[in-house]
Amino acid sequence: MTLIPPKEGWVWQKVATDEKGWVAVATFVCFFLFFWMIGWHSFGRQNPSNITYRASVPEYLELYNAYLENNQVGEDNGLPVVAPEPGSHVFFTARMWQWAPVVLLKKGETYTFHLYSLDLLHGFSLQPVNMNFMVYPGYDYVLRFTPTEAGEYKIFCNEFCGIGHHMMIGKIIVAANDQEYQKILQAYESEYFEDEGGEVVEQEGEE
Ligand SMILES: [Cu+2]
Repeated sequence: MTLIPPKEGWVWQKVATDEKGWVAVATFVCFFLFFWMIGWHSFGRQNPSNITYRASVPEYLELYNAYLENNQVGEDNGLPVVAPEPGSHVFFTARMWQWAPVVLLKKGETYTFHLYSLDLLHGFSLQPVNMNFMVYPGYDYVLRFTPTEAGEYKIFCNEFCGIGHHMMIGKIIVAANDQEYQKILQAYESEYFEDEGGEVVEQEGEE
C-alpha cells in the first residue's frame, strides 16, 4: 500500500498560520504580476506590436521573388543577399531550415521587415538585441527595425521546427557608416556579378 487516505473531515481542519501566510504571499504575487502584464507594455521596452496581413504562400512568394529579383546584390553561403534602401521594405522568408535573405543595413536607419513562414511555425529571434516574434504560416508579419549598433546580427529560429531547427540561423549585417556599407556591398557585388558573367560597372550604369 503506497497511499494512505487522510482521515475523514481533513478538509475542515484549521489551516496553520504559516500556511495562511504563504497563500497570502502567493495571492499578492499573482495579482502583482497580473497588473504588470499590462504595465510592461508601457514601461518594459516590450517588442513593438506588429501589423499583420493574411497572405497565402503563392501570394507572398510572388512578392518575395520579385523583391529578390530587383534587389539581390550577392550570395552568402547559398543564401541571397540584399541591401535595401533606408526606409524600404525587406521581405524575409522562413522555411525548414533557413531564414533568408541575408540583409545589409545601415546603422541608425529604419527598415520595415516582413516576416513570413512558407511551411510551419518558426521563430524570429534577433540577437543580440533580443527581439522575438512567432511566425505562423499564412501571415505576413510587419515590423519596423532601426539598428542602433553596427555589427553582425543573427536570426535564430526559436520555435522547434524539426531535425534541422538548430541550423536555422539567418544573418543581418549592420554597417556603422556609408564607407563600411559600400565596402561590404562591393565585396558581395563583385563576387556575385562576376559569377553571372556581367560587370559591376555596367550593371550600375544601366540604371
Ligand atoms: Cu524554424
